[in-house]
Amino acid sequence: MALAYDDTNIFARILRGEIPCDKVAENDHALAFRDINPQAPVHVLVIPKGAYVSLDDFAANASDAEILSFTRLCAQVCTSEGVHLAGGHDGFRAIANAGPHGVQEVPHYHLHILGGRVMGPMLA
Ligand code: IU
Repeated sequence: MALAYDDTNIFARILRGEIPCDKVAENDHALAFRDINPQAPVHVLVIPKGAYVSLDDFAANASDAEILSFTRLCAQVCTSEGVHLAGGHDGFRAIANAGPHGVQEVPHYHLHILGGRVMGPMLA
């Protein structure tokens, strides 16, 4: 069952053009923009344009075209941001927080792509 989606969240407002973002890339079904509070030299958020709350909602309910577009946009971001080169650091981390205990702040599915530094151990 689809999770209840609140279209007043900040990323929905960005998608509607009500709030600006620092856009990195876009395709038919997904948008990538820089995190406003970057935790690494590369910190990009990739979001679907559809109304999905979290990774599990997106994975279960998005169309194949939406999932393919989202995944391809992730690849485009990794290439354009040079995550296998950024700052001499080869590698990146992709994180999707979900729900209150996953410490998800914005209830519109987003994948954090972080790179350009050596990552620490995964957080508990
Ligand atoms: P989370 O996975 O929901 O916890 O992360 C939300 C992210 O959205 C967090 O890293 C914020 O810095 C980021 N963000 C943003 O880029 N622009 C905004 O206007 C707001 C949050 I509010």
